[in-house]
Amino acid sequence: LSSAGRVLSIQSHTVHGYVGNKAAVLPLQLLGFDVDPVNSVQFSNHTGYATVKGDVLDGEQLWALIEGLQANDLLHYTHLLTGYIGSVSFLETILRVVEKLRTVNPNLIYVCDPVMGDDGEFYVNPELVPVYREKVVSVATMLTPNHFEAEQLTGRRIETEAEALAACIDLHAAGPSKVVITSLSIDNMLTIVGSHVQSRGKSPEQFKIAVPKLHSYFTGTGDLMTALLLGWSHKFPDDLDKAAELAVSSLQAVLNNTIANRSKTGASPEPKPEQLELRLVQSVDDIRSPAARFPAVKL
Ligand code: PLP
Ligand code: PXL
Repeated sequence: LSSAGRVLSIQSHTVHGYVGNKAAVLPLQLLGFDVDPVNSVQFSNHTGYATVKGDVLDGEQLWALIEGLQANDLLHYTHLLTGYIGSVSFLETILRVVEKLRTVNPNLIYVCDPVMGDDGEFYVNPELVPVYREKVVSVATMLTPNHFEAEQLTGRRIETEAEALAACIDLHAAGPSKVVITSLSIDNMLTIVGSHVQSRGKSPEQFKIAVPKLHSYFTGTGDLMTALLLGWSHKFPDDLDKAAELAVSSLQAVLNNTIANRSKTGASPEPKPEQLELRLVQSVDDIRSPAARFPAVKL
């Protein structure tokens, strides 16, 4: 039995709960990948709780792990996946990692979720913006910004679907052949917009998927979505719309399972963060074989 691929996933680890690697590793394993997680932080829980304790890995520590892998000839990756990154120096080291992995596998697929903020607010140091914009975007194969991040990366205001599609075209021009804007909030609807340049110079194939707006409550949805997009685009490399349909369907099933569980635990008006932790383990069937319930509309 061969593996779908081997993913180096550089993301957060939380002891309790499911964000970062805790949201990405299991789904990728269920889709058949070997996953090598590097924990960029080890926190007790995500930052939405009242208290957070733990440690942050710095760029040098990340590089030491890469050197260890290299010394044992273990740097053979088909995919690199990155999410939330807290500092400019760590992000600069990620750029070195991309370069290094591509000396071993020139066809390495780099899936980058340029996590910077949401709903008009940064949750990272804004100094990360120019690094993503000027350096990281150009080496990414697939980019999965949310609405706010797509605006930051392109310098465009995105208020309509047409503007979202134009932003995707700008991003393609900078590098990535696949762009998925994971949560566009337009007219009180949540829309996912995808764009795929099949071969250089061709105009992109673009689509959208409308989903019910449950949003912002949950933490880790973006991390899970990007992992699922990586997984399904590996199985359907020429059908980003199909990959996105499957990813969205699994994500929505996980969110529904999470909400159903919350109702059982006695819904207070303000749910506690722990009641909104993704019910990932309870959703393994929906991750392995999602019923595609959210059709992509070609644009
Ligand atoms: N919330 C819902 C309901 C979604 O369907 C999606 C993406 O499909 C997201 C959140 C992901 O958004 P973000 O990347 O802003 O976390
Ligand atoms: O889901 C993004 C994320 C990643 N890592 C940590 C977080 C969060 C969101 O709160 O706290 C540590």
